[in-house]
Amino acid sequence: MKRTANSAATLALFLLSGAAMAGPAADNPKDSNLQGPAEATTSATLPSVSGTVTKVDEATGKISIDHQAIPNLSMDAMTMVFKAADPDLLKAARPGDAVTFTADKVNGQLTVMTLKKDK
Ligand SMILES: [Cu+2]
Repeated sequence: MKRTANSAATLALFLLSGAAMAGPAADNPKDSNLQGPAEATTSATLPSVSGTVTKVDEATGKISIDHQAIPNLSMDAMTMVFKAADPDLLKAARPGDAVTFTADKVNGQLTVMTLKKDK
């Protein structure tokens, strides 16, 4: 009995927080469908970007890259931190490496989708 009440409360909280985060879109079910295609974007369609690794943090899965313009993110050249889509991407990367990578926005975070060292 008590467990059921707890579960119901947890579910209610979950639903409430979800509605709060979704904001106005929660009132319009059609809006949630708009996120589908954007998230379905694959790395194959992303433009390759040149950059130089400035910092690698395997513990947090993040990498700093001094990068050229990223057309799909409407971003000019700069040095910034990205999340790595896969922690394995960081294993071969060292500060100072010239790399070619693709980046996208995943769950609101700028993320390196693919990364390879330039020869
Ligand atoms: Cu940037």
